[in-house]
Amino acid sequence: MSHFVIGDVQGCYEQLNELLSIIDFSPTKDHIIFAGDMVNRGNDSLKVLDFCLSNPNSVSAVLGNHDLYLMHLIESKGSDNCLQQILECDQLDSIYLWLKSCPLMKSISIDESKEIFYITHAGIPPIWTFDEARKYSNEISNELIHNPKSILSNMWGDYPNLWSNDLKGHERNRLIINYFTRMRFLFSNGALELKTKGLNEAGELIRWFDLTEKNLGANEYILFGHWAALKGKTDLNHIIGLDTGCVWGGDLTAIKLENKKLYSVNNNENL
Ligand SMILES: [Mn+2]
Repeated sequence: MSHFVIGDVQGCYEQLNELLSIIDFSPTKDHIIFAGDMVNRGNDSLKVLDFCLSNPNSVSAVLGNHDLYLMHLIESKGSDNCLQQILECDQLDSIYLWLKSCPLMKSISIDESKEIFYITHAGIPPIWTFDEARKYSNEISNELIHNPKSILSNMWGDYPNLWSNDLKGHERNRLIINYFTRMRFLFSNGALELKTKGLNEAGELIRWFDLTEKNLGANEYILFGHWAALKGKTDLNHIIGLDTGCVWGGDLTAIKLENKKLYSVNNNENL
């Protein structure tokens, strides 16, 4: 049995299929975890979700910002050209149920090696321990199941941008969601800066993983997507970026947790 984590698919079903055949994915033996942003921008978001729902025992995922956007559209009965096929499909209820069952963070341990892999869409901020991060991820999952309309319609916005244990209600939920699904650069105190994407324009801002690295034990790893501009490069051995910009004409990347081998396929179509 092998565990694979796959970066941002964003509706690129053809490349996903190609990648699955390269890694020789077996739904009866292997497990795939998507690092979020399964949908939007690409052409075949519905097919990607169909694949997830058709393999309930071998496919799981963490939510990305685009997945949450889709959930908001479902809940608010909104529309979006790129996601319309999903919004109008017969299995929308089961898709929504499945999305609500996906957490913001998963952790997986591989028995023999005693290694622990934390998987989130954007990352884990340095101000949280991994136990705290799991607790906050659970808080959001609980809200998505019990109060979806309320949390999804109040998650928008960039503020508050600095964590405090005293935060409550929508401000707390919004910041947890932003750290897990939109984070790239931080101020040195751990506050989010959500406007900057490019590494050249960062100034005094710090890449989140340069601050979080110190929290990792020798057997711990973080796997994340979201930041296509990095092209997967963090320069760190234990924090591995998997968004290699497939939907922008780049690669779709998977990592096999048992040996940390990377696999990728190129999306030449969109060049
Ligand atoms: Mn994203």
